[in-house]
Amino acid sequence: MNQHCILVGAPVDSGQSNPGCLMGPASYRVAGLAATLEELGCRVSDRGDVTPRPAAPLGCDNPAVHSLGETVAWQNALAEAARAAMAEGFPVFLGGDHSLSLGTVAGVAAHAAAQNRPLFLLWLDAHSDFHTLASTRSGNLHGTPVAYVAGLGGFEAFPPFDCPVPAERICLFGIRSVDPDERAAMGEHGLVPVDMRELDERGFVAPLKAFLDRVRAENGLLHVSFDVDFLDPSIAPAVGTTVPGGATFREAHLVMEMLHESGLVSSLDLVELNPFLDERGRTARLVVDLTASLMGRKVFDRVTRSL
Ligand code: B3U
Ligand code: MN
Ligand code: MN
Repeated sequence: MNQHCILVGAPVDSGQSNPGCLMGPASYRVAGLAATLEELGCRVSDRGDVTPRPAAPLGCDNPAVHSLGETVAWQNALAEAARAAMAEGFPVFLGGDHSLSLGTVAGVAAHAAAQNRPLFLLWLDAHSDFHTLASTRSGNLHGTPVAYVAGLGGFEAFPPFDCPVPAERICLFGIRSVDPDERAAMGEHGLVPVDMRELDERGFVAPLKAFLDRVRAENGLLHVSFDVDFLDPSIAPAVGTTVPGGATFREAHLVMEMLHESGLVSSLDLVELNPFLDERGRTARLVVDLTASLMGRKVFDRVTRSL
């Protein structure tokens, strides 16, 4: 694999209330992400951490919402960084909490639109992240990026999202914690998640393969947004909002290997790692290993399956 991987640090901490995600990019670097990718034959450019412009305080009608100005400043800076990185290679955005995807997906979507290619989104997460600024009860903006990129209203504080991703191109995968307002909004919007119940019944392969087949059929770009809480907390403790019943070690590697074999992934977010909650770096190392599977590491040299 001779991809040019562009590492973009996004130490965003404003989208939730459990301080520590800002140490995520440093933790991935310490865990050896760059060297791991180079061993796989990738060319790696580490662009360091993005710095947002100083944030003006911003309010909105929902008093629960916090750190809005800061999150909008990150959104602007990351949208720009993402668009630039897409023009150069395969960006890996090192979070940072999931509000960073308000920016990264906006930048990736702008690139896809300029290329005249449809953008697909694979959201590996325990949560659906489908709140608007009006519906969020926690006020944590990491619960909003899917609604923003799907083009829902109620995001007036943010730059208008010019190229929303249609519901049928969004795959929420591994979901097991959805608030009532999110469920209603998803229903209205026609967004049907692949939740954990479905994965229990059908396994991981068939639903993922069906989605990848659609990306391929439409010659799409594919952005993967990997929230650490997609994983079961027993293997990935370094996350502020753990939800039991997540993907196992083997299921998560299988997903990543299938993504690699598809050859379709064009950008990646690694979000919600909170190194302050980690146990001797094990979650950071696991995410680095999963990224290695996504970029082509195989435990056994076996015949590549046709997906
Ligand atoms: N839906 C809840 C919980 C949550 C969303 N994303 C995370 N947690 N990580 C909320 O606060 O919006
Ligand atoms: Mn998330
Ligand atoms: Mn989550």
